[in-house]
Amino acid sequence: MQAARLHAYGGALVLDDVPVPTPGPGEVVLAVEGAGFCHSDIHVIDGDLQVLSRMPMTLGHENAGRVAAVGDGVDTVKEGDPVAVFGGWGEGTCDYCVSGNEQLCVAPRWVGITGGDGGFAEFLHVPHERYLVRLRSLQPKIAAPLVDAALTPYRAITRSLDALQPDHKVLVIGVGGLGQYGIKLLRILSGCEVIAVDVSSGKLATAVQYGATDVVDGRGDRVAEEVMELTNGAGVCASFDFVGSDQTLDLAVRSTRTLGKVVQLGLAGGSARLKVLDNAKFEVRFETSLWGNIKELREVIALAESGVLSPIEMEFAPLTAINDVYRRVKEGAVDGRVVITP
Ligand code: FEH
Ligand code: ZN
Repeated sequence: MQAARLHAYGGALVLDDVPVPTPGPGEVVLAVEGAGFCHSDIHVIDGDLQVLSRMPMTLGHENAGRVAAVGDGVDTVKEGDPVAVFGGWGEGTCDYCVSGNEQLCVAPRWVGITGGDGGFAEFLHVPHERYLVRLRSLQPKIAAPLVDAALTPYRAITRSLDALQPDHKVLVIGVGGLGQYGIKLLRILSGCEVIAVDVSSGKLATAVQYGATDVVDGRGDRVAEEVMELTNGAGVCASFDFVGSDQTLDLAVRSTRTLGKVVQLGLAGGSARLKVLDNAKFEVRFETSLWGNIKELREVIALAESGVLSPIEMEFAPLTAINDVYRRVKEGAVDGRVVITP
């Protein structure tokens, strides 16, 4: 089968012919119908995040498809079933795995990253049926971005509800795939009005389309001041930084009101600095948030299946176009999410 594999950091993905996987006991093999291209894939390919357990590695951690084969003992899915695939696989025995947060495992086996080969391929081996979420009405290629672009903001938002007060605004920095689902989910789950910041006019227009009430162009030289003016000087109740650079983290901290919360989701390599009576108000909480767990994925998919969470804009591209996709995503030329359809 064809698979897009990384052979060296800084190199291009290579389309290799590799064996079709077969399922052992308790395991499942999918025919991949959708594999989202995440900004984290850029960081991995470029070597900014040297997290791969081995190379060559087939990337793709945001996957969905149809069951092609099941191993002995698998009884929750059967051949032909459409499914989305939780990708934060763990080793199964550490505190995080046994408490339902495999994505935080001490020895993570994330699909397409630190564990098995990912979904930029015709078939995907899944080590246990518990990682599969059955789709009812959603097409797999539409559901794929829910696995990361929606799941990641969903976890961060549901863990911040105590800070999200509908009589205060919330700040979203970075309106890529995750930020777009973040805006939608904030409107659904918190009712707060959303201020969106991005350096792309197109993405700011998309932010408004998805429910942002105010937008601020991140290329300006008064961004923090504009955000404060939009909150009448009070600051936002929470800031979600989907970029994670020094500048965006500083903006998030400066914009957050006393007793508010800053959440870092983006992995651009920045560091947050909180200095009271300098860039931070009083008792501001700072938290990083990473991906989501199996139960949270089931909840996000239920929101999408019910129509409450509508899909963001998607582009679909064949496996053969994956290096062009890498270039376009890196250049910021993609508005929503690109889904590879092998
Ligand atoms: C992917 C690869 C490495 C670190 C983090 C990620 C996230 O995109 C997973 O949601
Ligand atoms: Zn991702």
